[in-house]
Amino acid sequence: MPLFPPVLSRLLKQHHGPLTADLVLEPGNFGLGRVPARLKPASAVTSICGYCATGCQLKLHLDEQGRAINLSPQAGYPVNLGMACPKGWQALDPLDSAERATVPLLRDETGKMLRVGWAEALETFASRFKSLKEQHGRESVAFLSTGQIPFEEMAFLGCLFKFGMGFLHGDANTRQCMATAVTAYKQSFGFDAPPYSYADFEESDVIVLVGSNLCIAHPILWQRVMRNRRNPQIIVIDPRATETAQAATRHVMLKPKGDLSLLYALAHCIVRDGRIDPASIERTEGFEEFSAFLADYSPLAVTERTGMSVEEIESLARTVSEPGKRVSWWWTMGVNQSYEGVRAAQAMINLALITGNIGKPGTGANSITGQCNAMGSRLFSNTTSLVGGHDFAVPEHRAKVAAGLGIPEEKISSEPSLAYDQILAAAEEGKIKGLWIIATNPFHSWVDSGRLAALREKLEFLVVQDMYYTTESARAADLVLPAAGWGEKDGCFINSERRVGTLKKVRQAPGIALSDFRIFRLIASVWGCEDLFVRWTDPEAAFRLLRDLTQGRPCDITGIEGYEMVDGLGGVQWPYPAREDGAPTPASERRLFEDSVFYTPSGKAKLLFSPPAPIPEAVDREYPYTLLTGRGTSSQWHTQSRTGKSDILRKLYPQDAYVEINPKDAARLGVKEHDMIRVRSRRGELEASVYIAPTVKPGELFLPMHYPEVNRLTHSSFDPHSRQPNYKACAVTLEKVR
Ligand SMILES: Nc1nc2c(c(=O)[nH]1)N[C@H]1C(S)=C(S)[C@@H](COP(=O)(O)OP(=O)(O)OC[C@H]3O[C@@H](n4cnc5c(=O)[nH]c(N)nc54)[C@H](O)[C@@H]3O)O[C@H]1N2
Ligand SMILES: Nc1nc2c(c(=O)[nH]1)N[C@H]1C(S)=C(S)[C@@H](COP(=O)(O)OP(=O)(O)OC[C@H]3O[C@@H](n4cnc5c(=O)[nH]c(N)nc54)[C@H](O)[C@@H]3O)O[C@H]1N2
Ligand code: SF4
Ligand SMILES: [Mo]
Repeated sequence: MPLFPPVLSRLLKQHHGPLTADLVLEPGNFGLGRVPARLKPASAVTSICGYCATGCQLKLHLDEQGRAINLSPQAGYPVNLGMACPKGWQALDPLDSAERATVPLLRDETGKMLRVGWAEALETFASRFKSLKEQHGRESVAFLSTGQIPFEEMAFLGCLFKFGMGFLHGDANTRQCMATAVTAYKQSFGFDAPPYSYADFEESDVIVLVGSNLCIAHPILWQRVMRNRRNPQIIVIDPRATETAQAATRHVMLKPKGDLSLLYALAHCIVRDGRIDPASIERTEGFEEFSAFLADYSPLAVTERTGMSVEEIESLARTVSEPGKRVSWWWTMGVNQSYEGVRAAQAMINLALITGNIGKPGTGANSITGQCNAMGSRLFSNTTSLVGGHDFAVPEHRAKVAAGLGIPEEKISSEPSLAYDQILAAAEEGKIKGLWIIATNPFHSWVDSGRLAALREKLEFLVVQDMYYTTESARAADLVLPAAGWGEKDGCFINSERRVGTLKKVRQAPGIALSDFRIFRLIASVWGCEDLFVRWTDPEAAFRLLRDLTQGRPCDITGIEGYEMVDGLGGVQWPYPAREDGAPTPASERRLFEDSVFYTPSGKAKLLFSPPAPIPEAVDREYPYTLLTGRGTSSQWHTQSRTGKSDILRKLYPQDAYVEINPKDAARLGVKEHDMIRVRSRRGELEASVYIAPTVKPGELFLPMHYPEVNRLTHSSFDPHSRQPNYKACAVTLEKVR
């Protein structure tokens, strides 16, 4: 069987010149194999880090062949100012791993994974998914993707799957991460628009971090906090005494999921005492109803739910409403990953709005995102929103996108996709029979992950497209498509402060692995829908298509010419609309809503609220501990597929799972440091070594998410508005092992 079927060879010739024998023998090279001319004379290129959404720029040092041999953080970049965390410094390490997927792997009837060429892999992909579609319709196959590939690739996937292959359901692992912030902003501001710039960390008088462990999860953003010369109060609201809480000026150790009650009580005090900003409230809708609602949330009324005293709450309310002080609210997964995360995020948005802390330096209700391109996926993945910051339900948006992409309008369905959990539930019911997983590892990272292992049996065909063949998800697949990773391809990411930045190809992908972009292009061809994607020749061509789609939307970036301009400007924050010739270049750091005009039809922000609900799985006599989960160290990344491959990073974190437990609980159970203990929930169990520390309260435990068994314990419950999983609180019990 030839490596490429004739149709693919034709396609490759068309866009990359003739296929030489070399290229066929070593197709990792094909098309993109030649070292791009622009890399040759340079000794370094820049690239945005491929881990977290901080979006640090790295300078990659190249040898004569244009291959990166080392890196250093970029001094002049407005995000990281010459700094990087351990993951950034070691970003090249994971590329060389022996566990890289270098050829497609296909499971045979006996269950063995066989190495196959691209032709067989892609023909199998197309024939299996086509036959499911013919037999069971367009709702029988779904994709689950990522916040960690360039948005040109995300958009290609979303458009290919929905408009080209004609399926309906696709969601991204960003659902696990910031669907809550997306929904909160959309409902309150009329568009998913984190309003801040990182400079706001440096310009704030009161920095409130809610469920956010910056020191570990966004170490360079913590460095930005440290550059603040205004002697700020730094308040951390977190049930754990995290590294960040220990470094803060005040730690509010509230009960898990006490946030919503606490935030309402703060608003209660502020409204009661008239510490509000009438001009700012003028720019909102719903203040009267909100004030009436707050009557029930006096500090006294919420002491039980928050575990805080009346005095603590009153004092905090005064601090966050000090007249003349710039107050900024920042939240991450302690808020988003909750069964009532949207309302908790909106409770912070409400506080910022009623105290006038929005649209000014050092203020804002600011969601910090997680993955390097979470923000790109929010605008371009074509999952929840129609590509380019549009809405599937709005006919004008569908017409605009169809015209912009050059595809027939009827290819764009007005129906929404199922959300992640609904896709998996449909698979459990046997309605979804085929699944395509791209650049995410849900067999480890999804909540209550045992359910995934169980539903695997129900799936007729599972495709996993990853850099490694050894991830928990890849091991479960019928077909593994080997993908190039960060450093092996071009494209753009968007960071938490809405800054577009570029990444560069500085290494060859191993074996015959291909960039995701290339894989999507080949799939369009074998599927027979390549006509719809003729303009998607390379990442920068796709960038231009997507850029033009944003015209007139809040995320308008039509002023960006191309990658070179992005690099020249030190990254570009959206919006960046096209300007008249000679008009001044906008400032490099910009915040939104300086004019107090929001994206709602009335231009006013909405104050949204609803009563707190009980924790879905509260502790009881049988399962008396609340389990918290989250990031362990700055050297570990999620399911460890990448950070676990770096010899240096591996020395910087514990190799095996450990559970943080309060000294009182340890004494009661008779366990010592390093003893093994069994942590059991209603769904699963794991063994972990004991780490005794007062960082958690008695009755609470913390397990880092990086160990594969952790999500066997967590509880499938979801925010009703965002459908984000409630990863951070479930009931468990402990048993001493030895
Ligand atoms: N080193 C490293 N950095 C990362 C990542 C990584 O894997 N490793 N992942 C990236 C990604 S994708 C993300 S999303 C971010 C996550 O960044 P963070 O959200 O900062 O990290 P987490 O540890 O998941 O959660 C933050 C805190 O929420 C607290 N928390 C739990 N329950 C509650 C609650 O009910 N209320 C409040 N107020 N707090 C609560 C936890 O105790 C924890 O300290 O990090 C990004 N950066
Ligand atoms: N208990 C608990 N669980 C959690 C969380 C928690 O706090 N607690 N946090 C949740 C959050 S916020 C997140 S973001 C998720 C993260 O969950 P995942 O996204 O599942 O975790 P990763 O390990 O980052 O998986 C990314 C995968 O993509 C692959 N990959 C990397 N680059 C590329 C590429 O360019 N192309 C392709 N094709 N593959 C690539 C990697 O090898 C890896 O297998 O975990 C969630 N799970
Ligand atoms: S802080 Fe985030 S973006 Fe910066 S180097 Fe570390 S992982 Fe990369
Ligand atoms: Mo995340």
